[in-house]
Amino acid sequence: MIVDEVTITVEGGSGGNGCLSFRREKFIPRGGPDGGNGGRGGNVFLEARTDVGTLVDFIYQPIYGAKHGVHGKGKNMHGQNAEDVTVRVPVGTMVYDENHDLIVDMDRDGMRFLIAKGGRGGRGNTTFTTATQQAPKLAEIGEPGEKKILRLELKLLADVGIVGFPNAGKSTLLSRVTHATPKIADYPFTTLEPQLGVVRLSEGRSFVLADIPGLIEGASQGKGLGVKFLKHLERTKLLIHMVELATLTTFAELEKRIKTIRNELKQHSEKFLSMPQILVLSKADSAASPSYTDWVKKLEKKGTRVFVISAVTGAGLQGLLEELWKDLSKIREEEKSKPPVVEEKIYQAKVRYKVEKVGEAFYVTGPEIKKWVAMTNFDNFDATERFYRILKRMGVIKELKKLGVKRGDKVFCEDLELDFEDSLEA
Ligand SMILES: Nc1nc2c(ncn2[C@@H]2O[C@H](COP(=O)(O)OP(=O)(O)OP(=O)(O)O)[C@@H](O)[C@H]2O)c(=O)[nH]1
Ligand SMILES: [Mg+2]
Repeated sequence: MIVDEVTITVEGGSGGNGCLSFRREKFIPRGGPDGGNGGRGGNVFLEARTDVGTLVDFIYQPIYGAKHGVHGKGKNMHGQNAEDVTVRVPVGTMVYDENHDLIVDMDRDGMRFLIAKGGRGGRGNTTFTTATQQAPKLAEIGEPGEKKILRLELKLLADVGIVGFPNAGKSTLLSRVTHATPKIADYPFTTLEPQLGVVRLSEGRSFVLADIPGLIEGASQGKGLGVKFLKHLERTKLLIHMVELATLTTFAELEKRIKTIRNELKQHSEKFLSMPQILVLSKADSAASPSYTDWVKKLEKKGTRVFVISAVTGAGLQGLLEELWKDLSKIREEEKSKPPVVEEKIYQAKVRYKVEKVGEAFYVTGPEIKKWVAMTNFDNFDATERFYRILKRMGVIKELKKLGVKRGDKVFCEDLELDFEDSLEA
């Protein structure tokens, strides 16, 4: 099984800062607090979609950030919330964090997952007003958005399979239209194992192409190599049936080759009968007979879709890929008829915080601690005091005391260094 892998970064927007402001009006000497709250930063969601075929677009755009919330202003004006960002991934994408722990398996169409939370807006000073504190001189900084580096993995299932006799040019086509590097040679049975590659037409338009070892007459009875791999192609959505022009001199011979392969497919599985097929005549640059243009017309009259290509000159390749894409989009559209299950899961840290003593210093760590450090303006005495109160409410002060903290000891709260103050933890 071939696996497609990419690394991407997702970052929620930070919350806007809360505002510290007091009303200033003519003839009112000491107005009350009027600092508004900051807006919420945008979240980043992952969304699984069947119409996203591969992870290839992420190579071109690996970073997804939501916008920051707007800062609060005076006159109690709250900052606006930022919009959420949705990152669409193929159904079946496995999402891992930096330690390669699985975060989520995006296994259902329409499934939504909150992967990076936007930060909460900081509260303006108005909200800190209490019966005893009528003129609060503190405001919060907006909470930073969550940032994650993700590894996305997708087991590649082929959308389009290429079948044909050995030496038809199947691997050459794969190598021309994808980054795959299959072995190519002018003798039969060069390819011994199926090869996969990702075709990318443009942003949002990509699919997986599979090349299997050549088939021969009697393949369905076990002759040659290809039969072992026909199973791979049963799950594809359409087939390219390739016949090479370099050794074809008559229309009768062409018809015979087409029939032989079709027959082997049918013998192997009825599924192939209902699968859309495109006949591709390859090696047009070295066609043995110039009459092949007439053959195309004859085949088309019988209702066969035919494309003539040359992997050497590149002729006909773009048209073929566009045709494949058209078929695939139609098939995916039909598959989407079932309404998607939309669900949201919130990914939360399990431990609130950790308190440790290393040497003479104390360390307090954890996502919530990080958040409060980021949201506090430590140049402001009232805000610093509030930070201590929060630590107390969370039980951090108690834990620190258990470990023997005294006034003046160094306490590191994530990347903030504090000299422990008894007087502040009131
Ligand atoms: N002139 C010409 N030669 C081609 C073209 N495409 C493939 N060939 C040659 O045909 C030979 C067979 O090509 P492959 O791509 O290995 O054929 P295959 O169908 O994968 O063969 P198996 O793996 O054996 O089934 C190689 O020598 C290629 O260089 C083409 O468009 N024009
Ligand atoms: Mg090959």
